[in-house]
Amino acid sequence: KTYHVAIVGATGAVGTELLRLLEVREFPVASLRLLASERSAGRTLPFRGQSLVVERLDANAFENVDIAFFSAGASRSRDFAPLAVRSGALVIDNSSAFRMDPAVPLVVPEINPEDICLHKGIIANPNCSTIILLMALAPLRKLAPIRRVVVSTYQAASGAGAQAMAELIEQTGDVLREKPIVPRVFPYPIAFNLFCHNTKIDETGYNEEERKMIFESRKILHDPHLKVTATCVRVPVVRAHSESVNVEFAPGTRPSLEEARKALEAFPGVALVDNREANHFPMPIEASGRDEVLVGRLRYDLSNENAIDLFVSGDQILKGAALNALQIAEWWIKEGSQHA
Ligand code: 2RA
Repeated sequence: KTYHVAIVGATGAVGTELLRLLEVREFPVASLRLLASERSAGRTLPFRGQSLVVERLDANAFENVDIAFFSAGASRSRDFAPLAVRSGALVIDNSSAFRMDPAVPLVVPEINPEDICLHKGIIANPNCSTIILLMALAPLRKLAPIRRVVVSTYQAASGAGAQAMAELIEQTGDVLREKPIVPRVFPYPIAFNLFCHNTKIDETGYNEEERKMIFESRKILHDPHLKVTATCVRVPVVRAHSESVNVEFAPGTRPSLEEARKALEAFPGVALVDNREANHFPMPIEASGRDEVLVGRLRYDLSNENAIDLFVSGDQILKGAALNALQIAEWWIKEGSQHA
């Protein structure tokens, strides 16, 4: 069976990665429609040796579409995803628009694939920093119940889009050429600097990114009592997010480091990078371009007999967004559609 596919936000960093993955992973595409804003309409993008023309997104764009990937921001998803569903498409949405909607499954295929069958037309792709965190937690929670997670993120510029990646590179050159820095995409200089993730801070003092990590983790793991606290920071790295994680298990159940390493090594989509002799641990430069999330730096928390510390790096555009979304579609056509 082949599928009529649409990508909304086709010219963005995630959209272009999705296009590449559809080809590389040989997704059974019958036809492909690339949709974007007026500004990007008319551009062409390569697919299977052809040049596809990007069309303007409008209400009638989803006729005969079987699967529509959305990666064009929450407001576009809110406006157009219901129309796509009404046209009969399965929507896989990378925006935050529907993630916490109880009628919308929020899915990391290696973790909660069974939720995919519960969809009512829309399946939400989690926030990249949540996916990368949970790819490290999921193998460990098979060993023992996790009670609390403390996470600090080191988030790449790519999370703010292609222009943000370009700004990091441009500003870095400006600094080296002793030219003045003029922040445009980011609120502060990103070259040789780091700052609190630039999303709205609420009355609790947490920003939106941190709240996403807390509430999305609970929904994906089906664990409403999981305690999570997060500090999300933007750092001068191009496209891979890193996270320092402290995992606290139920009293007396902390697994051994050996058990933890074995579980991580066995988990699909995770690569263990944990070499103390060589001081070689997950780095964004090695995570970039890889499907796997790198996990390492495992050690017992010397301040808490129930906790383990670790470090994670994952490609924000791949497993953090485009790859996870495509894996949801791959799971759906292999397993889920029979349940339709
Ligand atoms: C970021 N997770 O990294 C957010 C959105 N992709 O900025």
